[in-house]
Amino acid sequence: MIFSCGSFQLDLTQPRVMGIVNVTPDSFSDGGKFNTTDAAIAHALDLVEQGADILDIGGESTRPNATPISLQEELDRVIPVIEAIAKQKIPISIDTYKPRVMQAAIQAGANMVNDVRALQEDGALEIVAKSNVGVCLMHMQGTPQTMQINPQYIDVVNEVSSFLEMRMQACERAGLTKNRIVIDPGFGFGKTREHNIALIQQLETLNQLGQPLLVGLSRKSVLGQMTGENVDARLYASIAAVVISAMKGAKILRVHDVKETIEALKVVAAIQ
Ligand code: 9MG
Repeated sequence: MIFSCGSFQLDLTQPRVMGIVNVTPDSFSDGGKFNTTDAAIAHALDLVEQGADILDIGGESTRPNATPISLQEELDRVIPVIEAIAKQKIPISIDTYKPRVMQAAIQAGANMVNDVRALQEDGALEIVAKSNVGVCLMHMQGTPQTMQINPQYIDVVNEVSSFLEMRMQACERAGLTKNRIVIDPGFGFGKTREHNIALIQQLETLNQLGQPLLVGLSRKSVLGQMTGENVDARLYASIAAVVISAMKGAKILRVHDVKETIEALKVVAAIQ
């Protein structure tokens, strides 16, 4: 299974690790430690050293209730970071739903678009389709401002699966080939603890859609609900989530803790 993103052909026979670089002062997981350009670049290079296969650069927080930022603010945060790390030998992903950020990021050297809105904003699909970058289509119910108020589904797995299938078809109609698409159930994005658990338990159902699955559970509140630990103390829970996801077929794990995740995945690989 090859994921084609820009000039990279990523072999997904074994799961790959996407390291998170939040260029956001209000980042939910790093407490704003990496909110300047230089610190974000240093963090990105550190994740490369640790063995990350992809770097995901994001300028706007998508945590529940996060305040949206302007287009210019987002560009100012992410573009200098992408320009500085574009020469690394791994794909750079831009975490954005804004078409103009996608365009500028691709010009600056991004190889992949990670869109929590699955390219539903006007113009997003066209920008990605006419480039050669890869895309992650994620499911979200509502918006970051509203998504955790009262998420409701009749059958969460079915509904997430149908949505992702619909967006995959839209991508294909726009000219994106299947080898450029990965899909993601969007853990924590308009989902209760029970919805998240159902999705993890039935990850195989989403795998049947035939596209590589990306899973992002790193340090998320659903893990805090299970363990009672706050965001800074969710490493062990995050590793457990990575191991379960990989064993259920996830091909890209989006994580904060790259080195630890790689170690855990080596155990999965040896046993499988
Ligand atoms: C930006 N972002 C935050 N959480 C995420 C997740 O679970 N998946 C993807 N694709 N992006 C995420």
